[in-house]
Amino acid sequence: MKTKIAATGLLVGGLLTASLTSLMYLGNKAAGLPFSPFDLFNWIARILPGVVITFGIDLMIDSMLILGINVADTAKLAEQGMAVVTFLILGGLSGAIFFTIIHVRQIRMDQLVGLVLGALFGLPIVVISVGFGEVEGIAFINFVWLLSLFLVWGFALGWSYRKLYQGRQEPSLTEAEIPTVEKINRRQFLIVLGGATAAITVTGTGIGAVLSSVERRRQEQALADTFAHESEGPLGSPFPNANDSVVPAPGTRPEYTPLKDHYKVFIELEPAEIDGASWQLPVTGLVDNPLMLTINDLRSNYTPRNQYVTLSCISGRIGTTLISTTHWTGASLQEILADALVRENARYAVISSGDGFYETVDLDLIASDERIMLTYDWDGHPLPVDHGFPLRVWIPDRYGMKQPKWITGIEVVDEYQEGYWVERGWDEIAQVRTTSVIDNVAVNGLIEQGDQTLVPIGGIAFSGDRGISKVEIRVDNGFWQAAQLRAPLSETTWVIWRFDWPFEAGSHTFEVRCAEENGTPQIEESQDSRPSGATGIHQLEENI
Ligand SMILES: Nc1nc2c(c(=O)[nH]1)N[C@H]1C(S)=C(S)[C@@H](COP(=O)(O)O)O[C@H]1N2
Ligand SMILES: [Mo]
Repeated sequence: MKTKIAATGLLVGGLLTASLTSLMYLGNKAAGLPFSPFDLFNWIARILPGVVITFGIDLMIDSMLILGINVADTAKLAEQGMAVVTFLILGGLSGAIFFTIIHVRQIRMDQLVGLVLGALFGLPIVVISVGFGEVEGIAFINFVWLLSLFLVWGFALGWSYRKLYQGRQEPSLTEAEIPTVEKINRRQFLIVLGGATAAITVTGTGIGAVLSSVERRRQEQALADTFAHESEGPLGSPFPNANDSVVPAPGTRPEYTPLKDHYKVFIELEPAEIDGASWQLPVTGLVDNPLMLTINDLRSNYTPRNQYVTLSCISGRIGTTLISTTHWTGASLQEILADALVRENARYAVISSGDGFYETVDLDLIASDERIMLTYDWDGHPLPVDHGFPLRVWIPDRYGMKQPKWITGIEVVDEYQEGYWVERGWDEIAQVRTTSVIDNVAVNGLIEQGDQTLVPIGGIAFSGDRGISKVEIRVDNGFWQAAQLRAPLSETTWVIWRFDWPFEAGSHTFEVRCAEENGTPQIEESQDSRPSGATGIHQLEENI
């Protein structure tokens, strides 16, 4: 009987939590109210030890690679799915536990007990969702909304328990008849409950999904309207290498990444949203002149710096897609810190972000490189929300993990403080590892040259800001042969290379390696991305 009651509690709890989730989702999409399953998952991810997080991410990415799923597109969606499933399981387990306790302790279920159960399940989650800060203004509305939903959840759970186990028995029945009738009544009740919760879940999720896709289409359209070009730079300017004679092999990734395709990485389940109108940047700590800068101050008080930049993620594997190129505009961090009158004893700038991310930049590095900038435009337009609106930092020759987006403050300090991913076991410096990738062996783009048939092969090579002097291709363990290099967009972008290989039918292995401007070869030994970025040779097998 006990296990049966627990199982019924699990079912009822799960059904009610599905409805609860869909109502939260609807509230989120319709009015920007909090979606607790994500908040809970974000919170868990933040407090779990770094090794557990990395293990989980690796496991997910490995599974996706095995299943042939596009990691860049799907990883966030998979995490969001896990968040919802975690929440449903928690709700089901709560139902099971509550039903069992009520039964074992023979508590008489009434409305009040139900509400108490709702509060027990909901309060910790509401606190995580709304945050520990003061409950006022918007936070108060969020608090009331979430708590009401959880109280209704508890009320419905208690009501279900009463219907199932404390229903009035028909007085006319004989003793022997009661159990069978109860069983039938229970089954009927569960069917009705299943139908009702399914209806709520489908309706809530459906309306939410429609609202969400309308909003997504609006954002994509906005990106497409402003960032539709492929053959010219920001605001229609020509690319600096427009006249280069090396034409990328067919199937090579675009040299200038369309913004909608720029890779995205962020710690939470959704990008941080910052209100641009009220946003200001405080520069505080060991400074004699603390600053409070609006985005207009940043735009007009400092000469804008412009740079074509390739950004890459340290967790990318050999042949990674977590790398993209666009045009960055911002204000030199050197100049801003000079205005803040940094004190003698200061050593680091700690940058914090709207999503709880943070990183530390050495003041010596800033002093040695005026290119380090607080960036407000990508591709000639304000940063897209996903990519750090209204402000992110650029540090040449460092992986993305050193470069906070959605900046909310800069504090100048004298003591080193580990950044978000450094605390979780990744490299402190995170200097870009030189790498080269074969994008395509263009079997469909054969070239006839004299009596030879050539197969164009193409890809990229990237070394942070250290330049690329040489890219070499090897087929079936033969000699390394030099590829042609296209002039890059800048000294801080990837280099597009091309190699026209004399066609031979059959199955072949193609490999690529490169060297930096000063001749330093890329590291050929295979190494995982953790902790310092992947090394090794990228290879493709092709049957042609
Ligand atoms: N605030 C904040 N900044 C962040 C991150 C983040 O999660 N939060 N991720 C970092 C990492 S790991 C990378 S690779 C880059 C990705 O930038 P993108 O999404 O614009 O490509 O942002 C960096 N800056
Ligand atoms: Mo990253």
